This record gives sequence, C-alpha cells and structure tokens, in this order.
Amino acid sequence: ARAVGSPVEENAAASRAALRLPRPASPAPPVPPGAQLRVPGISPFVTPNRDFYRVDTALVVPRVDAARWRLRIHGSGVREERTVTLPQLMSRRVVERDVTLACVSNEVGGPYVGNARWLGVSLADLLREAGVRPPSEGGPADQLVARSVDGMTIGTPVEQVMDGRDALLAFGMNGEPLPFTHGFPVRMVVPGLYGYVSACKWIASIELTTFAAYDAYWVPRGWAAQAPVKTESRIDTPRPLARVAPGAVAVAGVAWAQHRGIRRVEVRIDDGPWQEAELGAEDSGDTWRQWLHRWPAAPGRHTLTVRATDGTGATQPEERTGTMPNGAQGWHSVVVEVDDA
Ligand SMILES: Nc1nc2c(c(=O)[nH]1)N[C@H]1C(S)=C(S)[C@@H](COP(=O)(O)O)O[C@H]1N2
Ligand SMILES: [Mo]
Repeated sequence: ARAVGSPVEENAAASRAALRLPRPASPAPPVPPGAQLRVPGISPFVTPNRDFYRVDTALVVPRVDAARWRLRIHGSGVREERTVTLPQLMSRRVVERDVTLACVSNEVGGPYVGNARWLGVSLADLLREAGVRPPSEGGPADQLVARSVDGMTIGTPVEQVMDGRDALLAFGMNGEPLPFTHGFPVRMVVPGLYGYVSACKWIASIELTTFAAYDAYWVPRGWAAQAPVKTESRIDTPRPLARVAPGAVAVAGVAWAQHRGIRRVEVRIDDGPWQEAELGAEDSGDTWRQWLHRWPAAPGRHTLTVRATDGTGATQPEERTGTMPNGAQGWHSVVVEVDDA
C-alpha cells in the first residue's frame, strides 16, 4: 500500500490538494515589520516549509488520506471517549499562531529549529470538553500520550498543555495544509517544549495517563520525559571560518526561548566585553528573535560568541552540555578570518 502510485497514495495526495483551510476566528497578529532584519545570511524570520527542518523516525513518510483520518481521545479522566474527524476539527474555533519549533537533538549552533505560522484548534479546549482537568485542578492524568499513525509515542505534560499557552492541533503551516513530511493532516504544536515531547506528527490518538505509568518512545532511549526548551542563540552570519573584509561586518543570527521570550542578546569579540546586540522586534514570546551586532572588524583571526537572556532574566550558561538528556546548552562561537586592509 505504500508503493508510489498506489490508491492509498493517490487518495492522500488528492485529499491534501482538495483541502481548503478555514479562516481563523483568532488570527495571528501580523509579524511586526521590524522582526525581519535586513542582513544577508540571517535565517528568515518565517522559515519556508521547504526549508523547515525535519526530524522523525519515519523511513517512509506516512501519507494519510484526510477523509479517513480520525483522532481518538481517551484515558484517565476522560468523561466519555471521543473520536473526531478533520471536518469536525476544522469546524471548531480556528486559531492561527506563530510558534518556533526546536529539536532536543539540536547541538549548540545547529540547524534543527524553525519558525512557522500554524493554523489549528486549541487542544486544551478539546480536552476540557472531554472532561479532562489538569493536575493543578485535581485531574488524575499528568501526561498526555500522543500516538501517530506510524506508532510514534510522544508524552506531553497535561499541565502545560492546559495552562493557557497556545497548544494546538494544527492542520495548516505557513498558509498551506501541513506538508506530508510535517505531519499531514494533523499534528500537535506546543510552544515552549521540544518537539519530541510535544509535536506529534500524523497524530492518531491522545491518551491521558501518567508519567509514572508510561514512558513514551524516547524515554527508555535515554531522553528526559519532560523537556522545556532551553534558551539558545545562534550566529547565522558570518559562517564558521568565513573570510571577511575588514571594517563594518554584520554579525547576526537568531535567539529563542519559547514561551519565555528573548529579552537581550549580547556578543563578544575574542575576550572583549559583552556588547548588547540590536534586537529585531518581538513577534510573540513563542517565537525566536533576530539580532544584529555591527562589528568594526580588524584584520586577523577572531572568535565571535553570542549569549541570550530570556524573559525571566536568566542568561544562557557558558558551560557546554550535549543534547542528551534534555537539550544542549552553552554559548555559540564562530571563528572568522578578517583579511588585511
Ligand atoms: N510521528 C512522529 N512525530 C514526531 C516525530 C517522529 O519521529 N514521529 N519527531 C518529533 C521530533 S523529535 C521533532 S523535533 C518534531 C520535528 O517536527 P518537524 O519534522 O515538522 O520539524 O516532530 C516530532 N514529532
Ligand atoms: Mo526532536
């Protein structure tokens, strides 16, 4: 059934082509013009779908026929088990939000992060209708386990899903139906949590359970059961080991601390003092922020380092850690060669 050109494939492609996205009752505010700095080489504020990183275990990308898709909600504290279709989901109150998604396996300075405009419905509202209460209101389930059509399991804290943040069941990405590679027809998106604990693609069911009772796919493999995103910043330009002309050099990149927001970004040249970078306008606390430092570059080899401070006032620690078990930390540096004058 997975062979190219099979009826299942064709139905999936046709169902995606025929899908008309509803207009949001709650649109995302327009991206402020100042969010996109005019610097060659910086990551675009909105990541185009074709450039959006992809991380999953799928050897063959699932191609789901939207007409046959169902989402089952069941488990501890669910008053009455429910199954919803895509038209039912799309007839709910549709919301649109800009959210930056990041992978826990992203090394400091790495590429596994992207920012998109998602269209979907509130997951918290759907859960409340099903009778679910968060642990802080006495609900029996502290973990929501999402299962995909290809058997992935992703465990998300119920408390965070229901704390008022824009946790979405998303069917649109940057103005089009989700691409097959990004979870068509429906995926989860939860601001502030790494993808492996929040962003189930090709979602098929949601089970309310506890962290004590169930380990999702990555947990027995050494990754943390709960993983809020760490504050990170990245130098996009100049590239590592770039040769640049002396004089004014734009050092620029992105910084993210989803759901806390970015308050400050600082840049250091070699062992010099930290200098405050110019920040792009904030879109929302759930999105990354561009930054720029205008560097008067002198000839020779130099090390550029960046660090960010999030909306709580916490600055990225210098100490480097690897990605396992709950995300890399440390400052990103690049070495560049400035030509002689
Ligand atoms: N079904 C399924 N959903 C998944 C995964 C997966 O392997 N299978 N990977 C997760 C991980 S680790 C991340 S970081 C995000 C990546 O989403 P993207 O590929 O759309 O960028 O999807 C999450 N959802
Ligand atoms: Mo990930």
